[in-house]
Amino acid sequence: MKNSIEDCAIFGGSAEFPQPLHVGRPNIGSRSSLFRRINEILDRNWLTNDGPMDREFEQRLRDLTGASNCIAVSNATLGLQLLCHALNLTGEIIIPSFTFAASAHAFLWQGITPVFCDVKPGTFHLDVDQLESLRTDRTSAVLGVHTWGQACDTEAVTAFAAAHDLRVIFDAAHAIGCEHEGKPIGTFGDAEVFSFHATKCVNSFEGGAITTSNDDLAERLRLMRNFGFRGNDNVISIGINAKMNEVCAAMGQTSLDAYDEFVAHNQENARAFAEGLAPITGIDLFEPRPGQRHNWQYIVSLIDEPRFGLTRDELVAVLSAENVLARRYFYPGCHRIEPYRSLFPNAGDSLPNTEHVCENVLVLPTGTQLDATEARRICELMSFASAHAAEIRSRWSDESASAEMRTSD
Ligand code: T4K
Repeated sequence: MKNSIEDCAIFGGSAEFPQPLHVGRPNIGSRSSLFRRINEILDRNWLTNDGPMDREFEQRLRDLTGASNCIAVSNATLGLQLLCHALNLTGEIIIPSFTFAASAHAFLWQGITPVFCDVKPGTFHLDVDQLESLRTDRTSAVLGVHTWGQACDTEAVTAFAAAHDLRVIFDAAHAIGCEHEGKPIGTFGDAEVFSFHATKCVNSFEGGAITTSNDDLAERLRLMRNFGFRGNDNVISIGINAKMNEVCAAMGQTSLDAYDEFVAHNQENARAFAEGLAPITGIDLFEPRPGQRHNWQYIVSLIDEPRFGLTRDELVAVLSAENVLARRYFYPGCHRIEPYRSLFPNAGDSLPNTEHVCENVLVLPTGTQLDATEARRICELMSFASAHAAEIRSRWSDESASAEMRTSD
């Protein structure tokens, strides 16, 4: 606990936590189950290519998501790219700019231009009221992102797409096990794509899955995931190698075994953060819609500088010195990373809400690496930083003034 700003690690005090607390520290699950599965794989001598571990993982994902088809892939980015081909996308796709680089890169890499849509004020999701103004005769699809595991406005996106004969993909990278209006995510749009990257609630080291209720689409995706092979020596379509190998599927299953435990742990942390942050003015904590199943994978807040006293970036610096490695996801927004900032230099003018969110969002560590007591200590640090914001800033400005003096001496 800090008593004065002299105790802050950024001013030479000792760090609150001896080891760094990361956003995205993997949930490991049972090592013995993982090793047992890996031994089975080795005993079977079947390491990849639609193996039994992969098939079982797909079946369990179908059960969890309620999707009639599930195609495991080597990562979500390749999952999105397979969909470009399997859905015959061309021209442009409307996507939110407030998302991870992969959501945009996956399409541009395939020659499909992402057209950035702003987020709706007060949400982290595509503003469906802007879709019509972004549609051109080159638009072939819309990508909604279920940011932080919260579904975007699937109904409005789907209705808009249907009215204009566009395809709909949902990037569900964050949303494994989450629900929307009582329906599991995995059942919306033409297809949804999950990520099982190491940092995700369910991880397969690297991995992803596409779910769809369209059997023909599923069949095309299966072919394309494996170079277009239908049986030996028979390539019937273009394809790539996007298969999930057996060890990744083993890790994915081990992670699924512990899914309820991970979610319960995340939820306990989320409660501790909600209680600890509630008394601090200037922190607006993202809360999933009540009554829906959620994985609580991310603790997300918006820092309102005038009320909090420090900017989000100043707070990140204070926390980071204390070994709390909070992240600025998805700073600076896709439209401000290359190649998009060169391609669309003025995109920010029409994305004011995205820019606001990118400047103020703060994602805190959670997951099984962290317990509720540590979560409370993080809240105390944030409370301290807010209460001493003026002193912290004045100390920084004194330090930079004396550094300037030393340089000019
Ligand atoms: N769509 C959306 C909306 C996404 O958020 C993502 C991925 C995708 C699509 C694409 O999914 P994949 O193709 O990856 O399946 C991380 C993840 O790498 C990325 O998968 C994820 N989103 C994104 C939100 O977070 P970075 O750039 O923050 O990664 P990195 O390496 O900085 O790791 C984050 C933190 O996790 C680090 O502070 C340390 C910790 N960490 C990481 C790894 C890999 C560990 O403690 N152990 C580990 O093994 O993107």
